[in-house]
Amino acid sequence: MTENSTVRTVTYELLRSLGLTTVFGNPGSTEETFLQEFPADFRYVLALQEASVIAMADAFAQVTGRPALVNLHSSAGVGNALGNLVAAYHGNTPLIVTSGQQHRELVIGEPYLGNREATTFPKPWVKWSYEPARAQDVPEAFMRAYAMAVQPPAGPVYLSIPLDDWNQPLDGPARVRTVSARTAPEGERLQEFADRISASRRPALVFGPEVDRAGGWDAAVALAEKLCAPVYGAPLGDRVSFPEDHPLFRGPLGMSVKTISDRLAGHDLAVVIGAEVFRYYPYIPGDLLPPGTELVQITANPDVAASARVGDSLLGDPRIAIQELLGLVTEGSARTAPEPMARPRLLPPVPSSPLTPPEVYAVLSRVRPPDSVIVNESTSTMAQQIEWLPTVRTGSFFATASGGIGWGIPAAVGVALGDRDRGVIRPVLGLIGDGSSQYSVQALWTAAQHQLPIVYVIMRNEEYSILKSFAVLEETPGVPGLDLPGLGIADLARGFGCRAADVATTGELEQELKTALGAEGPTVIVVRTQPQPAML
Ligand SMILES: Cc1ncc(C[n+]2csc(CCOP(=O)(O)OP(=O)(O)O)c2C)c(N)n1
Ligand SMILES: [Mg+2]
Repeated sequence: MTENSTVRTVTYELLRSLGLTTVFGNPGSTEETFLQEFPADFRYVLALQEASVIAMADAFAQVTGRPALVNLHSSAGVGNALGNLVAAYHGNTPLIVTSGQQHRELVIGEPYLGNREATTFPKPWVKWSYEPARAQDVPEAFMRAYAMAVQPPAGPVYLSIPLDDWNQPLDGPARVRTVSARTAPEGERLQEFADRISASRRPALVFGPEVDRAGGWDAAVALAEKLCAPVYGAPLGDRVSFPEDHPLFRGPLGMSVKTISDRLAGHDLAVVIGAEVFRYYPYIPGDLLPPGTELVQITANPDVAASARVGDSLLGDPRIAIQELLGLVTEGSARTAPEPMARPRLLPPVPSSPLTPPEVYAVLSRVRPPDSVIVNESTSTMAQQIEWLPTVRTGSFFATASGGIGWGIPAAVGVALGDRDRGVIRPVLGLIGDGSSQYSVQALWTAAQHQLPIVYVIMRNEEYSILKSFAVLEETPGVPGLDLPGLGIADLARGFGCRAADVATTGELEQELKTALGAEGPTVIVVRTQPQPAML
């Protein structure tokens, strides 16, 4: 045995081989045995609360296209992390989430900061959850965690590691393995789907987040153009997979059974690739599909295929599937090209005070650099965002995959860190509601510490606006807790080390945006806005 070779040194060597040298974390006494003598070639990204840790790691993994490593504190840290773990799960983000367990000798007596039923706690939001039976199994558990995290459907996995395991002697090296991150669709079934698509008079294409994640943006464009078919954005996408300014883009599909069914009326075939069927949100009853419309779905995720309530599914990597479909479908030049999405872009005749969200987005559409990336968590203004700020490049739109808010502020940090890692320089715009800005607000500190090029635009309408729209839809008057007076967000941002400004007019907004885009570190611009009735 090599002298001083321990579970810890063998595991770090394995992590190095797997390229997992960045640890997103928030430490505690049960993690310090892992973190001791932290190697110089590793980097620890500290976030001040675990919801922020997870969302940063999530976006970092998405942007770098590689799994990310997370270290949390026992049950308390995992508890704080859970909400954003749900987003990572739905977003198919490969995360290896670890936390410390109390000393093996203490666990039987329920010690302070122990992790009871550690492996049950993060379920069902991890693909695999494990506490090694022996200290010597820790490196192999990491290898298995890595394999589970990256194999389709990718997603978060969890390891609980007793604190006394790390210093146990262990001979290395760990066995390093490789596994598949994609699976090809079954040929015969894909041919059947291709034949149905070719035979369709008026197919509708719906591209979901899996397409962009799989690197299928260009293939999606090529398929739409070959078919001359309209493209709709999958409901509540956490990524955008098709250029929203393309003449074949018809806008978002809708978010309820009824709106989606209405939107698909007249199409004899809906071709849903890389999305759930469907990610429904408001309950507005209707037919799952309009009469005369059939549906085919392609997804890499068996759960997503099985939970579709209508249509026929095919499993396989969306990019591979689209590329193969391209060779199998017949050209649709005989089809009439659809009307492009309407973008009325109406502004009030005189500037409003407070500003309306379209006035804010009009300024952003003028000032934002074309290569900027958007992280969106402004819940009541999603429709206006697509109208004014279409996503036109791959990997340049991110939102929570779960619907849980408190993802966007830290996710912008993860995007910027990921960009820096892969040598990409582009500004990150975080469009965030005032309510949403408060759940993981401490991520601003990490943004400031790393001097990240993020411009947060916080829309301060002093309420949970979308919930007021829901109260109308659900006919539930008198709901308490929907107003947010007296939030000093710019002061908070300064307290975390960010530049910050309160703005009231489009002129001030434009000025502050330009300054922020030229600044070294993050800026938080707080715009007073009017509530926007959401399109539900
Ligand atoms: C973790 C979490 N808690 C609560 C909610 C419920 N919720 C959905 S939207 C919303 C309000 C968002 O308000 P804000 O960010 O100000 O956006 P606005 O609707 O005003 O545009 C809340 C509380 C949620 N989705 N996630
Ligand atoms: Mg609000």
